Amino acid sequence: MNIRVIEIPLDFGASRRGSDMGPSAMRLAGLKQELNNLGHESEELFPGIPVPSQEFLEMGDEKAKYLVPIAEVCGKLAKEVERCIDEKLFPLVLGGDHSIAIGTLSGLGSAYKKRNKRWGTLWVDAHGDFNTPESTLSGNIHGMSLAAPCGYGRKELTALHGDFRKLDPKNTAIVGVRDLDPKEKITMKEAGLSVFTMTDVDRLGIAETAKQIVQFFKDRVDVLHVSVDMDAMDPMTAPGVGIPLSGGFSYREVLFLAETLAASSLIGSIEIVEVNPVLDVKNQTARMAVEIISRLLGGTIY
Ligand SMILES: [Mn+2]
Repeated sequence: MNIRVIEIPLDFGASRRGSDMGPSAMRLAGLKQELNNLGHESEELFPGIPVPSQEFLEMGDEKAKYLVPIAEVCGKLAKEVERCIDEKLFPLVLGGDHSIAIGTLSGLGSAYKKRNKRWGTLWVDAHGDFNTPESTLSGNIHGMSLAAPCGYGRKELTALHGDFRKLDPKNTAIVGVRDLDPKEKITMKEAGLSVFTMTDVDRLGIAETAKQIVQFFKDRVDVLHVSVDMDAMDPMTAPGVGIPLSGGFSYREVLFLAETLAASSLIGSIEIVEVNPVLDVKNQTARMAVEIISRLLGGTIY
């Protein structure tokens, strides 16, 4: 496969800074070598998408912090992601915090719309990221990054890269979730997302959960985007994330899920976000992220 790696060092969609160093941490953890070992051709988008530093920006609206610069960066990312699909390259987007997904999903939405392709998203996350400026408790846009492409929230984000709904929430599933805000839940139910909570994973086991997720997408779409927030993992395994939350995926569970998804042959793009080296221990979260990417791209033990 021909992969284009797109790095987005943007961390001001979250309160805890540092995920802007995520891409270089994943590079240090041997991403390029891993892609080569799997037999993939990969190239880095160069020059990358410029991201301003938070210190030089105005926060603006407290209910949608840094809306203007986030929309600007995400608009450029959307263009690049769409260009990848046009050029038959596989986009591998490295964050940054999860707000960058607004760019990725907008680019994919536009690219697949013009091809009349049915597409869906698997959102691997401890949180729902389905807030709007009305429901948010923090005002951080990384908590709105799934809602916006599904058509909920501020126009600057929902109409980014084209005034239409980029992603059908009915073709969207969340897995790993264990913390939702009260009003966020209401919006999620209204939108009709499919949700596999950590309680579902406990009850079904990871094998059955993964099987049901693959079936969900096989029944609905031609191509699947996988967006992985590293906070889906348990902090014992992945401490270097913006919002660590106990009770997440174990090391084995997440790799099993990734391998099962890869075996479905549905995956058309990947995004990994919220690797935060400032909060990490000896780069283990970035190394975990590279392992997840590897399995999603077909890596197996034997
Ligand atoms: Mn997230």
